[in-house]
Amino acid sequence: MISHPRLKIRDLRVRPVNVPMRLPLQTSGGTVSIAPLALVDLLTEEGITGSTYLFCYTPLALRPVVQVIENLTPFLTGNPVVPFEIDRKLQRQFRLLGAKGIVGMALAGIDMAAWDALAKAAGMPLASLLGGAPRGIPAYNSNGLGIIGPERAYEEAEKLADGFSAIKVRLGYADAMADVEVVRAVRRAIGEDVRLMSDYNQSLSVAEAIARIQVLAGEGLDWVEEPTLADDFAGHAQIRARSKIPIQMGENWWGPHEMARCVAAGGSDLAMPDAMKIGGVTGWLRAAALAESAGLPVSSHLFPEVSAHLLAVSPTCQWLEYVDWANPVLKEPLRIEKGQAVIPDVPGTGIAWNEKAVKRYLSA
Ligand code: SMN
Ligand code: MG
Repeated sequence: MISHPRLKIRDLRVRPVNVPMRLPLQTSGGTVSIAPLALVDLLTEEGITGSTYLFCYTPLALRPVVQVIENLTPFLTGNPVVPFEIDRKLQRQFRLLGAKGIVGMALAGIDMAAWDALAKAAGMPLASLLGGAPRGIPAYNSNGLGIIGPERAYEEAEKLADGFSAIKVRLGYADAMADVEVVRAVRRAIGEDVRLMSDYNQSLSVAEAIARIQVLAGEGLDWVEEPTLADDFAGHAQIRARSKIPIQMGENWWGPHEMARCVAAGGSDLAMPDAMKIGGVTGWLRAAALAESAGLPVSSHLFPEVSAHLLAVSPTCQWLEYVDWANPVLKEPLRIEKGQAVIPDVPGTGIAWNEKAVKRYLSA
């Protein structure tokens, strides 16, 4: 009989780091200039360690995320590394509180680290463990291009399009014409052959969104992301009904159930789950199935290292969102070649820490 290694959780180690960003990002929903990351390591009795990071958006949330994972450690040590069982156990544990927000982030960190450990134990890239194989995933460059005005947007866009076939511009300027001006500046910088996505980061009312998207209709945008509040599925459905540009939602879906409700409401033409908010690898697999049954192309939000593996096994795979925010603390940052993310052909996700950098950015 062939036996496979049954991993058991020995310990969870979580380290908070504040990593400076090369290009600070001012969105119409707030500014991010350092990446507050919780680095999660799931240690097993067999000596294999699964690793991932969580992007905490603001340093204010970094310690609480670390704390929740640390609090869960005694609850999980000795448990087998079986992500679906861990998910069941933790969902049950947090039934009354709810598993969104900081709790959801902690659970996703444990899930992603567990899957990484499983793939390492199997000696396979995560994409292969999930039934796929490493392949190139089309990536758009999402670094920078915040709310910086047409002149700076032109300069940034020129650099960002280098080596990519698509980039994303943040919108939500004072009025529709200011948005158009920036889109045109970016288009001049990147030419006709580079695709352009856009993102309002929830900044408009439904009425304002309908009006602005009408003005933007002829500007060659591939999608408009979150024109209004992310939990307003009905509002997004109204906007979508009047929009000639595809509406993109997903980065704020807390778990596949929320995605299902958004899809049922007709809120989005496309789907871009966030590997953390959707519930880690386990949550993503369910989201990818939902997207396929609804016929929605799937792109990723942040977390390019793990998302590349996940998109490789998503039937309606569209774009990987490339950000380089974790690069300084990674031993081998994700590579982009000819506009495609290269899934590393190594066991696990390929996430390993540059310990010297981790020490440098460790939050006091
Ligand atoms: C975004 C997400 C997280 C932080 C800043 C900006 C943006 C995106 O909504 O989709 O990249
Ligand atoms: Mg967005």
